[in-house]
Formats: sequence, structure tokens, C-alpha cells
Amino acid sequence: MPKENLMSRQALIGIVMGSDSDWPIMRHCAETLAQFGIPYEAKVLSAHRTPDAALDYAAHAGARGMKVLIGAAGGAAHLAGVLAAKTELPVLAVPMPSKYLQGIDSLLAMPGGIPVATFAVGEAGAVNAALFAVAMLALNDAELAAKLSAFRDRQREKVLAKTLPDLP
Ligand code: RP5
Repeated sequence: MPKENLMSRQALIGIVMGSDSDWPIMRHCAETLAQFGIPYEAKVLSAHRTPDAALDYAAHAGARGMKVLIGAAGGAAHLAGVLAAKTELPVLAVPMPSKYLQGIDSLLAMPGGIPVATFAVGEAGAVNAALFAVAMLALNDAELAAKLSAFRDRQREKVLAKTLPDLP
């Protein structure tokens, strides 16, 4: 689907990242959603640097027609939890690989009662958060479910077609 077309539609997924420095990883999330033709919006909002704006965004996301929020942050990644505190939409968390602890510091536990679904650190997590959001939307969208099946088929064929270099 052409980009303009996708962006002119009501965003169903909000990708929120703590910094523009997270974009090189989170663009993989956006690209995956675009691949499935899912309208999304991506924003920089920080749990620490712009707490009021982050809370406000989450508080109004449902009324704006969004179905899932994806929060991505590094350095004690509170962003997804902060978003989840202000919305009853499902919130997915993608921990960013941080400079000193390679993202382990981003995998903090959340208090009971405010769930976030946390994915792998880095690019795999960014793509998987998008695929998980697709799977949730596909529960009520047969066309999207068919696209997800086709994606899995292509992925399986690619893996089965792989060959290894000559072994010694
Ligand atoms: C977090 O701190 C951001 O999500 C980012 O992963 C990390 C570093 O941010 P910058 O200093 O690059 O803006 O809030």
C-alpha cells in the first residue's frame, strides 16, 4: 500500500518512543506494520522528559480510535508502563538496547494490575511487537488474518530454502 494512503487513514497503532535515538530500531516496527497495510502513528514522548505529554497521549489514544500502543524506551524503560497506567488499550513494550547494560536495565518489572507485554530487546522485539499487534487486529479482520498466514508461509519457505556453506 502506498505510504500516503496508509498515513491518511485513522491510526490503529501508536508507536511511542522515548527518544529519536530509538528510531533506527523502531523503524523496523513501523515498516512491519506498513507491510501489513496497518495505519499507525509514531511519536517521541518520554516517561521522564515529557511525563505529562506521555500520560495525555495514552489517556486519549482509545478515544482517538487506536487499538494498541507500542512503547519503546531504553535506560530503565518506564515508558510502556506509564502509557499503560493511563489507558486500557493493550500496551506492548520494546526494550531498547542501552549503552552500558545492553538493554537489561530496560527489562524492569511492572507492578501488578497494570500489564504490559514485553518483547525482546532491540530489532527482533520491534518487529515482533508489530507482528503481535497484527495478530490481535487479525482476530476481527479476516483479510488481515490471511495476510498474516501468507507472511508465515513466506517466512517458512525462506527458512526451508536456506543452505549452509560446504562443511569441512
Ligand atoms: C530513553 O533514553 C530513550 O528511550 C532512549 O532509549 C534513551 C536515550 O535517549 P537519548 O539520550 O538518546 O535521547 O529515554
